[in-house]
Amino acid sequence: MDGVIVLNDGNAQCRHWPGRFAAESLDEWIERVPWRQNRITVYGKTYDEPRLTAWFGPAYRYSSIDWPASQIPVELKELNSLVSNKLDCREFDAVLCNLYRDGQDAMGWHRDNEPEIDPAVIASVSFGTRRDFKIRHRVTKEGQTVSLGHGDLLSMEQLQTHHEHALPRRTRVLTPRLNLTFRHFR
Ligand SMILES: O=C(O)CCC(=O)C(=O)O
Repeated sequence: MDGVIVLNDGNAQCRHWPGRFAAESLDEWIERVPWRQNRITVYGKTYDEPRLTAWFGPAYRYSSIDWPASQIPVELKELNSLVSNKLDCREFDAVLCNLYRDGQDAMGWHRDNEPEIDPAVIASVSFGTRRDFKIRHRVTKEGQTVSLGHGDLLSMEQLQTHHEHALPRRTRVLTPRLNLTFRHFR
């Protein structure tokens, strides 16, 4: 079993491969993706999500956001196959792309637990500015912080049942970070 073990809790596991794709260029990845600013409604108030996003894969809905079906572009296929080979699984059929323009952009605590997403393996690849990624147990709140840098690969294996994750705001960060999460549809 390779990778640095970040968390191993019964069935759930999280592994980290720092710099696995460090040869990639953040700027090229930013240009490749058709970014969208989504609006979300929470407790009756609507505001811009604190990040830009894009979705490739079957039609998908999370929170109040609807993504139509969209083919994984050819530029993502090579990375998809490198990631799935590394994690010894079939190629992923969906990718959520997140662009955090600076440290004001963030993602709150959540699980990727929509019924159509297979929680067995979700893979995350990061480019650009180093940011903290947090994982915690939903009940005990016991957790870990992983510092994700340029080119890092992270696996979340059966991690969506009892754990949640977040990318907290870091007001001193002034430069962008891009993250791709590769998912399997059931
Ligand atoms: O940007 C990250 O590392 C987190 C992304 C994430 O939590 C998600 O796509 O569900």
